[in-house]
Amino acid sequence: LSAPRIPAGLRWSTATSAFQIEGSRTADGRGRSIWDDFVDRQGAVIDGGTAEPACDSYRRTDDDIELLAGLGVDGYRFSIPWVRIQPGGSGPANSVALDHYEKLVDGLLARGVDPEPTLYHWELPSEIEAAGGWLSRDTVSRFADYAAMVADRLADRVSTWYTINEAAMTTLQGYGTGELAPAKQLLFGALPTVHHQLLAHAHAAAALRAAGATRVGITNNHTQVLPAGGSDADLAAAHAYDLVHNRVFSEPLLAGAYPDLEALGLPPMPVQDGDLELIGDSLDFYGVNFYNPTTVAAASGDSPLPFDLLPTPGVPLTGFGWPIMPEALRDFLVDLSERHPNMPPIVIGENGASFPEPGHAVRVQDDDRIAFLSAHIRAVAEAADQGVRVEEYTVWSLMDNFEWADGYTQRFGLVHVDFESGIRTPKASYDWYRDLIRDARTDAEG
Ligand code: GCO
Repeated sequence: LSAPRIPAGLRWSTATSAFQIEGSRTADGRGRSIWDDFVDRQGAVIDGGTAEPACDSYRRTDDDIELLAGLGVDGYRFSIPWVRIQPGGSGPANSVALDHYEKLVDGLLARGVDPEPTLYHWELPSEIEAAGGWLSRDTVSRFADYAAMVADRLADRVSTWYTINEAAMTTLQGYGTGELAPAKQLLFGALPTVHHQLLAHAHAAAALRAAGATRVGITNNHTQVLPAGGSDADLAAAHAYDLVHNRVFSEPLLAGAYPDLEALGLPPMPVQDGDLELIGDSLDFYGVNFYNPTTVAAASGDSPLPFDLLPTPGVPLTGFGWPIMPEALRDFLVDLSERHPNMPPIVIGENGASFPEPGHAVRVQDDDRIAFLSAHIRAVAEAADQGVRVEEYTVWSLMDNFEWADGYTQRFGLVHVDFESGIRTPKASYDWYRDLIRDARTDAEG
């Protein structure tokens, strides 16, 4: 495999999220989140997995740090769950939980890895959901309070922060179609959750900066939308899907305004005076999590939605059945930065793939993952050649973990995890990424 051309000065990272790796769901006073409620519901998770013990990372923090140090990454993106800090979503901070994350942060710093915490990777406290969750504007100030508590403890030594992970998935699949927690099926009735998440991000960002953070961003899941055909109906459907998956999230942040939703017959966002100014001036970087393009056609039959999502023809698939099309990442980045010439630098907050791999501890020769990552890094380099400012690239994931409603069926890791024994075994992709980082650094210095 040929080495991709590397944009000069690119930072290299890898990511996890707490619910997917930690286990220890009741340790140290952790409260319940919408994901505890989801996994405890019979039949909700495909293989009956409960995220317990997952990778046992709450207890094996030192092992994780060792793996990261061996990889030589610049940064480690992990999440700090709201329900560990404020078990019910309000009230005083749980200092034992803060101690835990402080220890993780200090351990990373001691090994030369920048901690890059995410404040919200989907663990909404159940009590907050019961009070309306992201449909309610009150959740904004609850989240800002929590952010301030974490910032107070850690922002003196952590500079990079992600506020909210993949607001699009929470809106579309959490509140829209019900595939993810909190499993509401409100279709476009879910749209107010966009505004409340973006506003919560903006308030949290202010709290983080007040406590000393210097590099604050949000990361969303984005997809390059491919119209299935050239008909007016397909183009209109693709435009509608692009609005609700991509632009309704990116434009308030990057242009200070929502796209025209009323033209699609959708209700306006619950915006109050001053909200858009705050949201539009909240970023040091913009995170793009990218996995695949989406092919969109005009709705057929009696679909309640104005589009149909189709398989993307003519491309290979990951183990999840996701189409592999690296040039879609390049095109997405180029389109986004052409539309927003003054946007902050882009961080690829997640990129990766799952492939079928054995469950028992074994050294995996994952050439398919190496090819996937290599091609996507090349796509980032091509986008950079076309003037896109990309600051950092992050592999999802450091290790195999609990893939939400898909349980343990999808392995995304650079490190294999045997979920029976807990044994962790670096895959071939781990060595490949380590070497790529080392060579990129040597080139940059040379
Ligand atoms: C996210 C993602 C991750 C997934 C990954 C693979 O919220 O950032 O959903 O948690 O594990 O995207 O699907």
